[in-house]
Amino acid sequence: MRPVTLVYCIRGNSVLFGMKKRGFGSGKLNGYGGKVDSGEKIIDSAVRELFEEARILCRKKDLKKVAEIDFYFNDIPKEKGWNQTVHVYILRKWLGEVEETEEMTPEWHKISKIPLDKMWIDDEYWLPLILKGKKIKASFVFDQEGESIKKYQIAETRF
Ligand code: 8OG
Repeated sequence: MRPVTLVYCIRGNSVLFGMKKRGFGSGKLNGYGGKVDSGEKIIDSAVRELFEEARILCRKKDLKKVAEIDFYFNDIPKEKGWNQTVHVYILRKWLGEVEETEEMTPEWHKISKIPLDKMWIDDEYWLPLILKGKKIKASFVFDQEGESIKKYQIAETRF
């Protein structure tokens, strides 16, 4: 499983998303994050990706882990490396103001009105839970390239 990171920045009643402009998931609204480089710690990848994609700086201790989600793409050969574990964090304290970058256009949304229709299809199952303060472990199995969910499970956990 390839490790990747995902960070949701929260200020008051709003959460920051980025409209992804290129690569995997382009055209979708998402948190900020990406691949963990070889030899890099997962948490360091979260800090780095946040700076690269949003130009904001954060301290590792302010990244609160809220979810670990395994994604399996059963119809894609394993060697292609699509199967991945997403490590999800919530951040409430950072330095700087979010900026548009080559990868992401920032959008703030009210937590009570999240545009789930612009996100990955699995997000509706778990994103509202973590924004309500739950900590979860989950797994999703997709058909084809992620167009439909074949099966999934979600359990509350501690980190
Ligand atoms: O480096 P790259 O741009 O490929 O990273 C992909 C980003 O997308 C990374 O932050 C993890 C995130 N991501 C997935 N799958 C899903 C998903 O199903 N839902 C959400 N919300 N994010 C996902 O890779």
